[in-house]
Amino acid sequence: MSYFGSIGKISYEGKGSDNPLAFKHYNPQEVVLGKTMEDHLRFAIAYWHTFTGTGTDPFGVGTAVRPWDFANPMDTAKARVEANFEFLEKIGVPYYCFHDRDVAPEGSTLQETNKNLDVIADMLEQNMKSSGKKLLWNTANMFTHPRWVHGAGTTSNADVYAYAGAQLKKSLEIGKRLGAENYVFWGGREGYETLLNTDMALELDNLARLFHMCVAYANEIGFDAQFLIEPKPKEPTKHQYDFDAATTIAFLQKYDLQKHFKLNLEANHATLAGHTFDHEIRVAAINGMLGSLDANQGDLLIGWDTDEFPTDLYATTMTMYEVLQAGGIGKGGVNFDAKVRRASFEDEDLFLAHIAGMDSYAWGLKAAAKLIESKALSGFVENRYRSFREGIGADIVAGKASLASLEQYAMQNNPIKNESGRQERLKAIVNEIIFSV
Ligand code: XLS
Ligand code: CA
Ligand code: CA
Repeated sequence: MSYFGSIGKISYEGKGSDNPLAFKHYNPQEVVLGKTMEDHLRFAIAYWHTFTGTGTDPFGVGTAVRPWDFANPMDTAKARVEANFEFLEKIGVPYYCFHDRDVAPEGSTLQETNKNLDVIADMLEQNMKSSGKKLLWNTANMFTHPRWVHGAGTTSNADVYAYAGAQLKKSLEIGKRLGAENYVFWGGREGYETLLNTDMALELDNLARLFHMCVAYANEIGFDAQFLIEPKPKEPTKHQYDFDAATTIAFLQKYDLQKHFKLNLEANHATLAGHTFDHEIRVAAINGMLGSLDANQGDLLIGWDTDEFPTDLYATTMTMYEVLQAGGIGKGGVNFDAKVRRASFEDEDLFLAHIAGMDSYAWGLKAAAKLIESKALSGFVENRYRSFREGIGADIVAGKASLASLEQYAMQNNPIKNESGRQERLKAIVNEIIFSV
C-alpha cells in the first residue's frame, strides 16, 4: 500500500531548480570538509509529528486527515509504520525517532500495552531490515496519559514511579532490539508548578535514582546506545528540572551520572530558555556533552514551543558552525522535531516542510564550512586572546599565578589598553559568507 502515491523520490536538483519537490542545497553525497553531507547531518524524522500529529492546538482539533488514519488504533499504528518507511525512502532520510506511544497505542493494562508495542516493533524491525533505515533514538512517553499528572521520575506517587520504571525497562528493550544508536530522556512532566506542594530535593534524588536504574539495566541487557537527556526550561510544567544545558550538566555531575549521558539539544527549547541554539551547543561541547540535535525553530513573537521547521539560515549556519567546531555530531544526528503548521494540513506539506528544513541545514553546513575554511572568526578569536599565550597571561593559564603575583604585575602595568570586540564587523563577515553559498 502506498500512502504518498502522487509523490516520487525527492532528488537534488541544485540551486536553479524551481521544482518544489526537489532539494536545492541538500546533496547527500556532496563532500564538505572531507565528509558527505549525509554523514555530517545524519537526518532523522520525528514519528510523533510526521505520522501521529494531526494539527491540534489548544483552541482546535486536528486539521490533517491522513490516509493512515483508521477506526481501529492498531490498524492505524500498522499503517503508520508503512507510511514512515515509504516517507523515509522518498525523502532520502536515513534515520527516524519515536516515543513508544507514538508507534503503538496504550492498552487497558501494561501487559496489553506492551503486547501492542511488540506487534509494532516486529513490523519496525522487518521494515528496517528491508529498507536499511535506522533508528537514531527512541524514548518513552511518560507525559501524555493522565497517570503522569504529577510527573514520572519526579512524581509524588510511588506507584506511578514504579510504572515509569516498568515502562522504561520495556522501552530500553525495544531500543536494543531495534539497534537504536541513542536513547533519549526528555523530562516530560519532570518539574513543578508550585513549591507549596513540592519536595524538590526528593523529586530530584528520585529522578537520579531512575536514571541510575536505566544505566544499570542497559548494561545488563547489553544495550549500548548513547544515553541523552533533553533539556527544556518550561512546558508542560512551569519549572522543568532540566532547564537548559548548564542546569542539566550540573544535575548529572551532582548525581555522578555525567559519564553515562550526553545531551540532546533542541533549538526551540534553547530559545524558550532565553538562549540561542548555538549557545546551548557550545555549553554542551565544552563539557564533552554534545550528543544530538532536535532541529526546529520557535517563534519569538509567540513564545511557546511551536516546533516549526527550521528555515532561518542564520540560525542553521551558527548551529552547524558550532557542530563542526565540536568535531561533528558523532553518534547523534539532526532530528526534525518539527511539525507542519495547522494550516499546512495536506500530505504534500510533510515533504515540502522536510525539504525546507533539510535545505536550510545543508545551507547552514556549507556556510559554516566556509566560515571555518576562511578562519574569519577563529582567527579573530585566537588573536583576541593572545595575551594569555605570553607573559602574565601564560602564567595564569599555566596555573602559576597568585593574587600576589597579579598584584605585582598590575601595580606596574599602567595604563591598561583594551581592543575592540568588532562584533558588527564579524556579523557582516558572517552575512557575506551566508550570502555567498
Ligand atoms: C517536547 C520534546 C519531546 C522530546 C522527546 O517538547 O521536544 O518531543 O524530543 O520526548
Ligand atoms: Ca525535542
Ligand atoms: Ca519542542
